[in-house]
Amino acid sequence: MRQKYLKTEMIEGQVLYSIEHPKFKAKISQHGGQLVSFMDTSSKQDWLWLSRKASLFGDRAIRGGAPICWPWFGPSSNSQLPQHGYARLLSWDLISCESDENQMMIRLSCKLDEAAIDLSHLSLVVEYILSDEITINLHTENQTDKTIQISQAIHTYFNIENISNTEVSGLGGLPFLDQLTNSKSEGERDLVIDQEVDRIYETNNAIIELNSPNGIFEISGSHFDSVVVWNPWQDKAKLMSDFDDMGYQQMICVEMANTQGLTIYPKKDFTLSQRIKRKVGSRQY
Ligand code: TA6
Repeated sequence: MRQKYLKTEMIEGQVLYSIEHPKFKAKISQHGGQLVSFMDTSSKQDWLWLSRKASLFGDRAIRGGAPICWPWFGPSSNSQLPQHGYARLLSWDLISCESDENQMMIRLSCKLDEAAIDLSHLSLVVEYILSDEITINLHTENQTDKTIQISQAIHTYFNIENISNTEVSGLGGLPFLDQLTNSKSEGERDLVIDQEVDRIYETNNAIIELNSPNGIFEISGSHFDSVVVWNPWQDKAKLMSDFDDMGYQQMICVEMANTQGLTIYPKKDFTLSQRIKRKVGSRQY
C-alpha cells in the first residue's frame, strides 16, 4: 500500500510501518498490530516506552508501546493459554491508511485464523487516529448468532522518564482491586509510584493525568469499565527477560480496559477507545 507518509521497514524479519507526518512520527508493528513509538513535533522524547530488551522477532509480545490484550485481559481460565489473549501475538494486515495535512487514520485487522484457538466467530480491527495526539480504537465484531463475553485492554506503556518525579491524578476516591493482594481499596487523589503497583480501578469516565518529566499526559477514552495502572518495580522487572532491569524507572502503564465482563450480543460490535494528549511542561520539582 503506497501512502504519502508511510513506509514499510523490515527489522529482524518483522514488518514495521514507519510514519513521518508533518505533525508526528510513529511506528506500528505488523506483529501485534501495535503502536510502538509516537512523537509529535513538540516532543523531544517518545511518548511511549519500549523496553531495550523488547523482542521484535515476532516470537512474543513486544514489551512496550501499546500492546492489545484481547479477547481476554490477564491470565486465561485455561492455564495452557497465553496471558492477555492472542491479539498481541498475531500478525495484522494493514487494511487502510488515510491522511491529510492534519492527521492520519491507519486501520489494521488481526489475522485471527492464525490463533491456536478458534476465534473465527469474531473480527478485530484496530484504528489509530494520529495527529498531535493519539486515539486508539479497538473494534470487535461478534459475527455469530450467539452472545459472547470478552475482556480487553489497551495496555499502553508511557515513557515518563523518571517515575520518582511522576504523579498520577484523576483516580482519587475510585474503588480499585489491588492485584498484588487481591483486596479492594480506594484510590489516592495523587498517586505517587514508589513500589510495585498493579491496580484495576473501576471507572467508566476517569480522565487521568500523568504529570511527568516527559510532559503532562492526559489519558481518557470511551466504553471502558476500568483503568489499569501497573509498574512492576525493581524485583518484578528483573524477573522479566524482556524488561530491562532499570526500565521500571522510566515507565508506567495506564490502560483503558473492559475487565468487568463485557457482553457482545449476536451480530453486534463494540469499540474500546483510548485517547492520549500531551501538554508541554512537567511538575516543578
Ligand atoms: O496490566 C497489568 C498486568 O496485568 C500485570 O498484572 C502484569 O502481568 C502486566 O499486565 C504485564 O503482563 P505481560 O503478560 O505483558 O508480562
